[in-house]
Amino acid sequence: GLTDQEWQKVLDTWGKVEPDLPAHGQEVIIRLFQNHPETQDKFDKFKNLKSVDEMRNSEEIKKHGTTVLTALGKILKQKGNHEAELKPLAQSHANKHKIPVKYLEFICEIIVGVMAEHQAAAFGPDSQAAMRKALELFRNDMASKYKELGFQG
Ligand code: HE6
Repeated sequence: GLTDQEWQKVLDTWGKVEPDLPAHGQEVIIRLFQNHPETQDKFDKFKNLKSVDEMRNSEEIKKHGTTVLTALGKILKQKGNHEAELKPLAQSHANKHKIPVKYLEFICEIIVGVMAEHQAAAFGPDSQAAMRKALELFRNDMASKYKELGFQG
């Protein structure tokens, strides 16, 4: 787990992201699709978007990015006691969307990258390390739930 100090850093930085969640979310989703096109294929509603320009102009992408980061923020705020939040997310992403753990790794890495660029001042090395640990915990717990559900993500 993370120490109280590490959670403090995670939530302090997240507090800087929150006022601008749609911009961060949009950037995360676009970068996910650009760097890992196989992730875009999982979305019926986004499959048709070809260029970065089209993605930037899509309100739906911005909306989805906001949805994803809002859900992640709720999980982070549980400081590891996130069973109630994680369970439905693992169920939908395993059974319905069929999202491998690998894709969760992709998005976590991109989230750290986008935060480092947008929040450079608030996101020093210690905060980055703490955020990586928090996201690793999230992924590991998602992976355990996937296993329970019999999804070989
Ligand atoms: Fe997804 N997602 N997601 N997801 N998602 C979500 C929260 C998805 C995610 C990683 C989602 C995904 C494909 C997520 C999704 C729908 C992820 C919420 C709250 C919802 C929703 O309620 O609509 C992470 C880290 C979090 C917190 C891929 C690929 C990755 C990497 C859909 C195809 C799909 C959908 O609705 O179709």
